[in-house]
Amino acid sequence: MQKWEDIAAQVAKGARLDEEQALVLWREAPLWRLAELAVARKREVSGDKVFYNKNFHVEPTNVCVFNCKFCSFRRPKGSPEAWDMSMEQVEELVRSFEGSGVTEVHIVGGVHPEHDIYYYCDMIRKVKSILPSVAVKAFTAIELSYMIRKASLSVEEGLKLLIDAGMDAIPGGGAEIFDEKIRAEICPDKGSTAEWFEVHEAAHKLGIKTNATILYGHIEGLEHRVDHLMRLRRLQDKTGGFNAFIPLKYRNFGNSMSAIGEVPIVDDLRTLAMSRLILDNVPHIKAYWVMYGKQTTEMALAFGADDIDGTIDDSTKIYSMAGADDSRPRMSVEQMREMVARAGFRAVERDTLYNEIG
Ligand code: V47
Repeated sequence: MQKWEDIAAQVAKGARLDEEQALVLWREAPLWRLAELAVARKREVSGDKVFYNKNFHVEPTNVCVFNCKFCSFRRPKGSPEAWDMSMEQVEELVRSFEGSGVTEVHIVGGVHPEHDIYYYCDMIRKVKSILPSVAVKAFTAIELSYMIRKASLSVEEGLKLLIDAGMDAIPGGGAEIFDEKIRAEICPDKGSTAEWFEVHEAAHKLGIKTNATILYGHIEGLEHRVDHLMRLRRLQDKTGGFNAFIPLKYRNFGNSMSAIGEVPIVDDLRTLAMSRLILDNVPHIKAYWVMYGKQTTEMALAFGADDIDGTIDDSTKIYSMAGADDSRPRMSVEQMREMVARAGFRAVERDTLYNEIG
């Protein structure tokens, strides 16, 4: 077996990691060396820039046909804490962002048993009628797969309907962990790994850019994280359709896996760096500040991340319900720019497709 020092030296010269090398580096390399390698790779892609955007989320419902053990957001239908926004409520929320300069609306929620693809197409049209210049980044592959199958359409037909309605990009959620055995433990009834990939590959073929995530820090091992990243790298080699990868740390408040606890921040930093190093073909690694909290996000920029997501403006509950630092997540442009500057990089506003603004 190779030593971590030799693998690191090869990576520094631009070599691609194989699975075994990735595991050795992940387990054995010291934190400073991972930081050094990951930042060097980040600089090749985005120089001294770190991206942010002006965005908000719409979470139309927390009612979900699936019952993932890590989820703190879902409520069964009829629960006093369940919600299902009417189209008028969606409209009102979107109207509250008129004139705010937002460039992206991120729409994700539970997989509601009674809504169908035509309802979601109407929702996208409604958003676009109010904010015509925003990009709609909508629905995880799991939501998409469900609504498309329910309508008895092929994945391509379903995506085309949504694209015609105004869907511009697809977020990375629902990936969780691709290893089928671990997935069966943490989200036994959820859409499969194969379904997740089917939707992303079809979207890439239709020219739609997508993101990818991993949910780590629960019962998986490092070998499952490496396997997850390798599966993404293989599809990216084929299609080039992923814009960003977002490692999501399992947050343990208020769900049925709470007893597991949370991994230490050092693990988050190693995961960010290894994501940057393994995914040598994915341009952007996003440190999602809402999930990590602001301090870890600032540190993440020393470990290869080049994106911190956006203003959010208190529009998402997924992470506040799971125990994240901010119960009402919101960051001003000035706060984001200051954070990036403190970390030693240059803040650049981007749109959903990473075109620079201003
Ligand atoms: O798929 C749910 C995760 C995801 C927990 O594409 C949890 O730009 C940790 O994917 N602890 C949805 N994670 C969020 C998501 C996302 C967020 C921001 C930006 C983008 C993007 C995508 O949240 C789910 C799941 O993996 N999640 N519960 C939890 N307790």
